[in-house]
Amino acid sequence: MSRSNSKRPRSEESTSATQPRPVPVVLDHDGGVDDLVALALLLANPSKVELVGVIVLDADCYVNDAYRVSGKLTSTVRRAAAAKRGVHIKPFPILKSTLSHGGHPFPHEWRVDAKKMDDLPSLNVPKWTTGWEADIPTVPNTDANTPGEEAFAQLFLQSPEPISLCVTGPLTNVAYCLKTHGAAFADKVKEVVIMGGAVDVEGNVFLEGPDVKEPGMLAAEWNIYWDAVSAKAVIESPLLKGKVRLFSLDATNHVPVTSAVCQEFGKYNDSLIAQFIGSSWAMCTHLELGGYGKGYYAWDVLTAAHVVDSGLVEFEPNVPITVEIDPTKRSEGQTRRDLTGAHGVDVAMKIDAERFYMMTYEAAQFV
Ligand code: AGV
Ligand code: CA
Repeated sequence: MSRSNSKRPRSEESTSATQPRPVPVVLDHDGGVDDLVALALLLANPSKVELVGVIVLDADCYVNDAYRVSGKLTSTVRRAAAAKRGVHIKPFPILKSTLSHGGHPFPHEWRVDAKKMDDLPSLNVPKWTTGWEADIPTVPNTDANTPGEEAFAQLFLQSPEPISLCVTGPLTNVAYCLKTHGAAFADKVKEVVIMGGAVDVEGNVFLEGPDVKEPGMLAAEWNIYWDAVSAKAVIESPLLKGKVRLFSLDATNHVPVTSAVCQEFGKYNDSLIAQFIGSSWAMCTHLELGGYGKGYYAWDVLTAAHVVDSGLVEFEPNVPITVEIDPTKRSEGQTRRDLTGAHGVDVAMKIDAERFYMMTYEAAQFV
């Protein structure tokens, strides 16, 4: 750049110098109600977060439904943000993983939630959603035959800068990337923020039914229980040393989705995102009647909120964690403190719950 250029008054540049650039983020989710609310939260904060890709895993959802909801929600928020606020959100790839590890499948009643969400009126306003699939770009150097998980890896490999990775489902896709691309992938991960595990609290996998010999709560949290081998490969990976932040039940237990939390969205009912989040949460509040571990929490939304606002949470740093993968043990999928561990992960422990709920109400008013 020439000297005369640098002397020129730079009104635009000086404004942008005071505001940090949005952080590039990829969301790897599995289509639960809160996964999709987490996507809404990220989309509603374009000044803080630049979504560069989303991948959907067939785990706590049926993948085609969750893909449709992700696509419709993205088109709705993008188009409405442009029309109502003049805010331009760059289009980004939305991928479907072909991977699936059904050792302990999520219950069918939970997996159908994304199908219900696909029918929400707030996601079916013609001017915001018609043609939503055509809005979705592909990852450069991939084609229709590239499996979603490989295109997901390519998002990182082709990125000029490290990306924050937010994972709100099982760790199957991330384990694939580490196994297939190793350090080339890990070097492009700025941090990996994971919803999963239960360190100092009980798990949330509840065994019941006529075929269960020993009913009751297990030590595992569901995302880890579904694919413990992948969870171990990621959480204990030397390649990701110092980059893993875990949002286990220790943190997420502080953000229940109650009727009071849900009804608050009625104040902003003129807004599409408020209608989307409020109606989605309304499908879950009956679970608070079930007692510990049975209720619904903003698990994944809290995890995504950290990417938007890193001041929300205090971490216990460098906690050595081991993941139990022995399928013959009742503790399968447990994330235990392991004092012999080589290195640890940061575990979210102290949450500003009020500030978190406020963030969701602010996001609700975006469009
Ligand atoms: O264990 C929490 C994880 C989160 O990623 N999921 C739901 C969130 O998306 C599994 C889960 C636990 N209890 C559930 C779950 C419930 N009652 N309904 C649906 N999913
Ligand atoms: Ca999830």
